[in-house]
Amino acid sequence: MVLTSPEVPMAPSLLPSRPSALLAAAPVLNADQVAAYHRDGYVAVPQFFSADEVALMRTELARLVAEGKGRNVVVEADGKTRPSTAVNFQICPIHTISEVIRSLSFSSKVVSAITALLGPNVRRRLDQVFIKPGKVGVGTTWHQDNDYFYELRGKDAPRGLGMWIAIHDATVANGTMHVIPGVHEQSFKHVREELSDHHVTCKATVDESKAVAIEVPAGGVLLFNYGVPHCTKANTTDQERAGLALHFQDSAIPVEVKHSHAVPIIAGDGNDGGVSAYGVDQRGRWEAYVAAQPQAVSR
Ligand SMILES: O=C(O)CCC(=O)C(=O)O
Repeated sequence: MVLTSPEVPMAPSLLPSRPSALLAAAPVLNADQVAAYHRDGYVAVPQFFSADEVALMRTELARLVAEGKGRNVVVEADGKTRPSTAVNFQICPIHTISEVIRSLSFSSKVVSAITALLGPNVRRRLDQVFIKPGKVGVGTTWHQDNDYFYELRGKDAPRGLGMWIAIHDATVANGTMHVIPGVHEQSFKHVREELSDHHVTCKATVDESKAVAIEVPAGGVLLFNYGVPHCTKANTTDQERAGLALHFQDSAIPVEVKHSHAVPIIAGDGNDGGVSAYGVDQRGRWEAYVAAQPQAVSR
């Protein structure tokens, strides 16, 4: 992986022990963006995270890769061999191994955006990154997130959403996200994707001629509800491209099984800032990590 080699990311003593005043920040989505999300099932927000925030994400993800976390999830037709010429490198989940990325879902900016779209009560269901090396990076096949997050499978897709964060400029050439607008109320049949060790796909049942590519600059996000069919494509450029995905649900939806990792409430009823999940209040920590970066420029 080419994600730059990490520095020591932060000084723990700078971290707040309780919620900071940053929590009172103004809404980050405007009314037009919220309306577009409800109409189309998704909205792209080009300047969501600052350069300092993106730098921190890159540093932390590079550290995880350097430590050997994650794997290439592509397999050949035998279902076992990992090709070196086709790579979809995934770390999933991340919050279990990274205090930095863990805190991101609790940041005031993320909470503001997600509650504007899902309502006041929200749980973080999962976080993961997809890293596509130059030339050999392959896409993630067509799917609806509903099929993975089974609490909502076949039910009320708009009650869950993904925030896909462009870690690098995401373009058609390097295989950015593609979505099919206007069909997010439909449920498409999914089967196992044979060229992945765990993915499912609805590629046989979606009409790809209706797809649109969503180009997003680094730090921009795509917010899309669980019913939106989406995929990424091959990275045909020389440069690595990564997308960090945070997945959320309306926390009124019961968790039907015991997950192998925490699914903490980040807003509304029962929100303790992640204390019961992690033993430490996460609110304000992301902002402190960003400010504590040696290279932070936008303060
Ligand atoms: O970045 C990718 O390749 C896939 C992302 C994705 O499917 C998701 O965030 O749900």
